[in-house]
This record gives sequence, C-alpha cells and structure tokens, in this order.
Amino acid sequence: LSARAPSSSKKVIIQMFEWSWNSIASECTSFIGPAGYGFVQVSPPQEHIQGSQWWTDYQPVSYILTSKRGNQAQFQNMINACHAAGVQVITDTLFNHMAGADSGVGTAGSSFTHYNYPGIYQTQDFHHCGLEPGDAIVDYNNRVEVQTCELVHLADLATDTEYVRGVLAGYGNKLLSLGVDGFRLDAAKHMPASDIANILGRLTRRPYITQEVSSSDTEAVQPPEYVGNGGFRYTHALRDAFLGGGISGLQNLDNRGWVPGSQANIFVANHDTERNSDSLNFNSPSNTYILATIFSLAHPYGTPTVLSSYSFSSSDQGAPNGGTGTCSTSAGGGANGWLCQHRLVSVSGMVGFRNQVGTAGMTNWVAPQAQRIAFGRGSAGFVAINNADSAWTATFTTSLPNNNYCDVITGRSNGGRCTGFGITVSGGRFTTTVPARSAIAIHTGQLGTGAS
Ligand code: LAG
Ligand code: CA
Repeated sequence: LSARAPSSSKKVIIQMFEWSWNSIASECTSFIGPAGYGFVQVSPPQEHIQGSQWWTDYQPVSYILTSKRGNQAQFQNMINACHAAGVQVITDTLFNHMAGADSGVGTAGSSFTHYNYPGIYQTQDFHHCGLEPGDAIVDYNNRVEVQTCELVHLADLATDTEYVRGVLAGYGNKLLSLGVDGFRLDAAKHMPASDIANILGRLTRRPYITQEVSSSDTEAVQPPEYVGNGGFRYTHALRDAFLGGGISGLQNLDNRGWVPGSQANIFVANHDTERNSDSLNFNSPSNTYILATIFSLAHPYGTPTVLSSYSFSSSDQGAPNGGTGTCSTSAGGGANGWLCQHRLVSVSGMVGFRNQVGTAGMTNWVAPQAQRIAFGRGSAGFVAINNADSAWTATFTTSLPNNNYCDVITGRSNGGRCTGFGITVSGGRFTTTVPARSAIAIHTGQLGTGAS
C-alpha cells in the first residue's frame, strides 16, 4: 500500500470541517481557488445518523449521498465548482464501520439497527470479536483487538470478507465517478493495511489517499505500516514546541523515524485534536496556533492540511449558521461562528509561499534562541518565526536574489507596493525586526516596496 504526495503543484489541503456542499462550492470559486490551495477535504458525504452533534457524520447508515452537508446534486455541484477553480476534492471516507447507535433512521430516511442495514449489511458482515462488554476495544497494544473489536461502539465492518470489500469498493467507485480526487480514510488503523489495499485495488482509478492513523509510540499499530500519515507525532511535536519546549528543535523532521515527508500528511490540528488538547487550537495562547500553522506551511516536511473550523463552547457542538460556512471578506478570518483559518492573511500568504518554493530544500537555518528560528527555501523564500515575548531584530543571510519583497504575513504585493511590510534583500542579506510572537515571510512570487 503506497501513498504518495498529491501530484498537483498546489499541495496544500484545507479541511473544510462541517461546511455544507453549497458553501464550499462558493468558497472554492471566491477564495480557495484564487488563493492557490490545491485541495479541499470535506465531511463524509454518505447518509449518517440524525442529530445536532458534529460527530453524527461519522456514523454511516447507507451509501446514499444525502448527509447534513447536502444531497448528491449539491455534492456534484461542489465538485464541479471546485474543479473549475482548480481545486481538487478529498472526501472523508468511512470504511471501518457503520453506526454506533442501537437503531434509528438516517439523514436519507433509511432505517437501521446495530447489525442490520437493510439491503446493504447484515450480522455476518460485521466483526463480533467476543470481548465483554459490548465488543469494545480496550487494549491498544493488541492488534487483533484494535482491528476487529468496536471503536466507541461503532459496528465494525468485516473488511476481511469478499462481500464487504465489494460494497466498500462500490462506494469508492461511486465517489470517483462523480469526480472525487482523494479519500481521507477514517479510522485506518482499525483496519489491517492489507484489507485497505485490497479495497483500493478494486477502484477504477487511483485517488490521493491520506489515512487516519493516530497512535502513541507504544501501540501495536503504527503509521509506517500504512504510509501516508505523519499526522499525530508531528501534531504533538508542534504543540509541545510552541507551548514551551522550544521551536529550535524542529529543523530536521525527516530523521526521527517518522513516515518520510514525501508520504506524510501533516497538520497543526484536526477536528478531533482541536477538541481534545492533542494539539494547539484557536484558544491557544500568544498566537501559537497561527505561528505553528505558518511553520507547517514553511517547513518542507510533509503535505500540510490547514483546518478551517468553527469556535465551540462544548465539544459536541455542531456547525453554526445551519452549516453554511461564512467568512468575513475584509481582513480575512471568519463570520457567524466560523473561524475561516484558511482566509487569514498570514495563512493564505504562506500557501502562496509554499507553492512558490516548491521542493526547494531548507537553507540558512538559524536558531539563536529556543523560541526563535529562521530559514530559507532555496533561493525562492525565507521565513523567520519569533515565538518569544520580545521583538527580534537581526540581519539574516539568505540565498534570495537582490530585490524588494513584500512580507506575506502582513500583506501582499499590489501594483508594486506592499500592503504590509516590505523587506529589501541586498548582497545575500537583509535586516528586519520580527515582532514578538509573530513572523515574517518573503518569497520571489511577491515583490514590491513597503514600510519596513
Ligand atoms: C475518526 N478517525 O479515525 C474521526 O476523526 C473521529 O472524529 C471519529 O469519532 C472516529 N474516527 C469514528 O469515525 C467521532 C467522535 C466520537 C463519536 C464518533 C461517532 O469523536 O465521539 O462517538 O465520531 O459519531 C459518539 C459518541 C460515543 C458513542 C458513539 C456511538 O461520542 O460515546 O459510543 O458515538 O454511538
Ligand atoms: Ca475494524
């Protein structure tokens, strides 16, 4: 099972958590495409249980494409609109399980009980691992238990059987026929990698695959078996570094025994970790969440996913504004409870940075203090991150050609002028002040003069 980095030159993914299909369609056209993002990762599109909590979407009831996010026509329209804007679509895809509820009616009107989905699955299509009580996974050091018992009571599909593999591949092929470009495989560590490989082998074409393999270092099932997820170790490392451990240790991430960067999908936070303190989130102190996001887009390791989510006061809370995603158009950022992290000037500016620097290696790394780092990306870009409480004035050595550059953390180039700060490189050097708990970033795609 080999995963791979997205082939497009635009590699940044946005997780549009809980955005409706109609709102993603218009956001692809108005912002996501023009800003240079390569992909949107959208909520699971299949029928799921009813309810107000966000996690209803993770309890499939059938493969009818009617969910809280919209119906099949709206889903298709979103794919078409995003493609027209040059943005590919990754769906959150549930192969491991069906619903956890004992019985109910789904978002498309289908009735079910825990092991009976009429016309789709019956008792024999699920694992019954025999563990009391309730077949629940308890021991994460036991591979068989992790993969054949139940994750939070979710009916565990017998992915080792011919019939279930055929149904799941049929669902995958239906998504591909509508134009879906990639799958985020939910709960991947709860399925043997060989079961996943078998199902993917039945697809009519090969989508981009990113797999959810959360794990601590001691668990029985580890990310390198799956390839394509560096997520959680990276997520924890950034949280710990930015919250106090120091960011100066983040230079080399390819030599830690993690999944190789070319095959790793990485993120500062996802919808689970922003709720469970496994990561930084919008409530993190001193701008650390944004600085870590800037770091993830600047550092060459992995394919970055930017989470775009909403603020919440209780962790079960579903999407605001009836699920219609809305952003503020002026300064960037959100509206009506949505955070629109993808629209922040600094974040979208760093998407442009990452597209511009491409595969250029890291150069001119300096870390004069534990919470201050700066580095170049070949002769195409340079970033300095100051996660300390006082301003950092320094002269940096860079491979960037002599020119006037616009800082993309504070603005853009507009008719030769920078809407934010400007930085002049001369003779392989520049001098600037990076404000406390802030960053500067320049690249060859944003030239102009501005206040320094
Ligand atoms: C994932 N990745 O592997 C998702 O990122 C994660 O958000 C999903 O859990 C999980 N796997 C299963 O798809 C989420 C919530 C759970 C929720 C579950 C099913 O984090 O809290 O469980 O979706 O909706 C909920 C209740 C449980 C209950 C269960 C079944 O919280 O108490 O046992 O539903 O009724
Ligand atoms: Ca399983």
